[in-house]
Amino acid sequence: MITDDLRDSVPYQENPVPDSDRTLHVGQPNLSDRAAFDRLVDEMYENRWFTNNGQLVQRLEHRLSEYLQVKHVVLVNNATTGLQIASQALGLTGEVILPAFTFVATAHALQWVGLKPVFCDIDPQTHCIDPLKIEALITEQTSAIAGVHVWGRPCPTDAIDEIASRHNLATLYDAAHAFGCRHQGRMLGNFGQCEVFSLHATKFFHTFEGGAVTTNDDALAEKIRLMKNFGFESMDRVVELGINGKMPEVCAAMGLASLEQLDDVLEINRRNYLAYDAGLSDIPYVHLHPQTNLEGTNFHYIVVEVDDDAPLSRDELLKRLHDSQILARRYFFPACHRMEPYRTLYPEYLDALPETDRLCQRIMILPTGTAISPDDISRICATIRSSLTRRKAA
Ligand code: T4K
Repeated sequence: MITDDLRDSVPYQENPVPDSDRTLHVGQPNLSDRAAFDRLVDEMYENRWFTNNGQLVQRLEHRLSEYLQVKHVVLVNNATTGLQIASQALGLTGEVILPAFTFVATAHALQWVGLKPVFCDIDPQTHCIDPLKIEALITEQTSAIAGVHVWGRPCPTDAIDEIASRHNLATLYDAAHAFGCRHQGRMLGNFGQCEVFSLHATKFFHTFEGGAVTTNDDALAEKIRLMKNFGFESMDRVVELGINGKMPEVCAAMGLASLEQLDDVLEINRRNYLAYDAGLSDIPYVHLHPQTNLEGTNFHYIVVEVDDDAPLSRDELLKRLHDSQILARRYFFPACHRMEPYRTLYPEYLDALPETDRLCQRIMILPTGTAISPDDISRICATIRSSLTRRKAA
């Protein structure tokens, strides 16, 4: 819950600020300190070592393993490849249960390595996989449950672990949104057999493109390391089916430089969330998806639900925002089970996920991050308010 103390600390302006033409995007990258980044790029030049497990990648892995308090961090070139490698390293076969309410990369990663994504509905309160609906989806072919920490909100890991251990299933988590988030006193990155973070430019902490697979399992970490480098164990010896999942040094340089500023980014995200909370609180028909874990979230996504009976539909409101140069997004729309190839391959899910379908129609994501100021948030809230009010009066 947001306390009055916290709310008072936010410099939110009740009156709309004058319109500005500056386009406000969801997903504008946070910038690292340029001089720090340049110094690391200079080092990369001096080393003449640009990729293939260079010093900067090794240093970033070490720093991240300290930050996430997890034994192993294996950096990869993006989270999609990370999920594919993790699935292969875990030896998954047959079917994997995951929520349909996720970025399509989660499903693609599984399908791409020959696994069948089995789509589970979500809990509308948390937007994460509904643990009560998992068990009915388990068959003889099921090998794993892949939860997604949607918006950085931790999955119900205890319930998932309990189901998985009863049915002898692996557990892995798509933690693409969840860098820096805590759960039950531990950093995310420590749950399931392994977790996969996205370090894409649009994320809270990023390396331009990148991903990180984290685990406390030595053997699994070793296998993932081999697999991301074509399966090479030593110079001429390949011992696994591998792929090119390596992170280049310039990406690790961005990560090392960005890590220095993470506390500041968190503070700005937090300020922005509180400004939205104040700015949206008395606008009818729109509801900020509440953060319930204020000490353990990265506040990276500003998630708003629009009531079904609002005078403007979610899409009409989105259009008004876009017309005002506010590029809000419909994450995730449509849900995976309605995208190809899944809707054709697995039509059985089209009528099976009512909460997912309902949420996909109601939700929109508003801009935040270091590119967004309190004045920008005033402008966004004022645009939402006037869009809904004008239509209502008409
Ligand atoms: N699992 C989950 C749950 C995920 O959300 C994702 C990715 C993955 C797995 C896979 O992770 P990676 O393999 O990507 O590491 C964006 C991101 O590309 C994607 O990483 C992210 N999730 C997803 C939620 O958002 P799009 O298709 O919306 O990208 P795009 O190009 O439309 O950009 C999004 C917004 O960011 C736009 O408003 C423009 C802005 N932007 C983007 C970039 C790259 C900038 O202002 N500057 C930039 O440099 O997927």
